[in-house]
Amino acid sequence: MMKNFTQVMNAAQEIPPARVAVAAAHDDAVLEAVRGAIELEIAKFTLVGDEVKINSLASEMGMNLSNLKIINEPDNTKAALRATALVSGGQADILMKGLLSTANLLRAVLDKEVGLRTGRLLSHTFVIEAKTYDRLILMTDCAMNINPTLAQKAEIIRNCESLAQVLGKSPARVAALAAVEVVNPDMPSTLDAAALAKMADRGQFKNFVVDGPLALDIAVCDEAAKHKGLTGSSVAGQADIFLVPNIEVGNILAKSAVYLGGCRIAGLVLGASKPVVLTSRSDTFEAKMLSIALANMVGYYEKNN
Ligand code: COD
Repeated sequence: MMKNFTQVMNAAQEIPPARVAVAAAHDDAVLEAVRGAIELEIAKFTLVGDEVKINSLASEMGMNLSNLKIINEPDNTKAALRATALVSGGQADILMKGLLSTANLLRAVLDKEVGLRTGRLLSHTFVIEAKTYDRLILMTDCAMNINPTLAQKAEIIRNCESLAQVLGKSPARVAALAAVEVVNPDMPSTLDAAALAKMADRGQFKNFVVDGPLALDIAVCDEAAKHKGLTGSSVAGQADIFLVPNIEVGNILAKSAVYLGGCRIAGLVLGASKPVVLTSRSDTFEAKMLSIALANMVGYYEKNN
C-alpha cells in the first residue's frame, strides 16, 4: 500500500506520460505544475486559455512553451468546453482544471455533447497526505455532489475503486463519517452511514469494507475506538476513505487539513469516461502536479483492467 505522495510520484514515472488538456491554463500555479510534470515525464499538455496571458506568465517564469500546443480561448466557459472536447474526442487522456470556477468546469464535464458522461454519477475525491497518519486518505465527496442521497453515497464509494486499487488499498476501508458512532434519527448522516455499513456486510460493495457511523477520531485512531468501547470494527483506526455526509463538511475538512494541518493534497473527479484533475484555484502547483500523477495512474489502470 502506498503511504505517501513520494511513492505516488515514483509510481507515476514508471508508466507512459498522459496527454492532458488544461482548461483556462492562464495561471502561474497551473503553468508551474505543467513545467514540473513535463520535467518528470508524467504528462504532455495542450493548454487551452488566454494565449497572451499564458505567454506573458511563461516569460515571467522563464518557461519555454515551444513544445506545447496552445489553443487560444480567453473565455473560460468556452475554454472548459474546448478542453473537455479534446478529451472526449480522444486527443487527450485527462482533463485538468485551470483558473476557472469548479462549477464552470463541471458543467463542461456534464455537457451532453462534448462532456465525459458515462451514465454513472460523477464525484470528486481528494487524496490527503497527513504526517500524523500511516497512509494516504481519500476524502469524498468534498467538491461536486452537494447533498448526496444514500444511493449517491454508494456510487461515490464505488467511484473510488480504481484510485484505491492504484494506491494498493484492496479492500479499501471506508469510514462513513458522522459526529457519533450510534444511529441518531436526528442526525440523518448516521442513518445513511449505518445503511451503507449494512450494504457492505451484505456484499453490495466489491473491494470495499464500510463501517459507520464513525466519528473521525475513531476512524483514524485505534486507541480512541478502544476508549469509547467500540470493538470489532474492521475500519476503526485504519480508515482509507472518509465518506463525508455533504459538501460542506467535506470541503471544510479538506481545507482544514491543508491550511491548519499542513497536509499535502491532490484532487480528482471520478466516474467520468476519463479522469479529471480538479484542485482548488488556490492550491499550490505541487497539489496540481500530484493530481496529474494520480490521474495518469487511474487512467492507465482503467485502460488496462
Ligand atoms: N454526476 C452525473 N451527472 C450529474 C451530476 C453528477 N454528479 N450532477 C449533475 N448531473 C447531471 C444531471 O443529471 C443533469 O442531467 C445535468 O447534469 C444538469 O444537472 P443540474 O441542473 O443539477 O446541474 P448544475 O449545472 O446546476 O450543477 C452541477 C454542478 C456539479 C455544477 C453542481 O452540482 C455544483 O455546483 N456542485 C458544487 C460545485 C462547487 O461549487 N464546488 C465547490 C467546492 S471546490
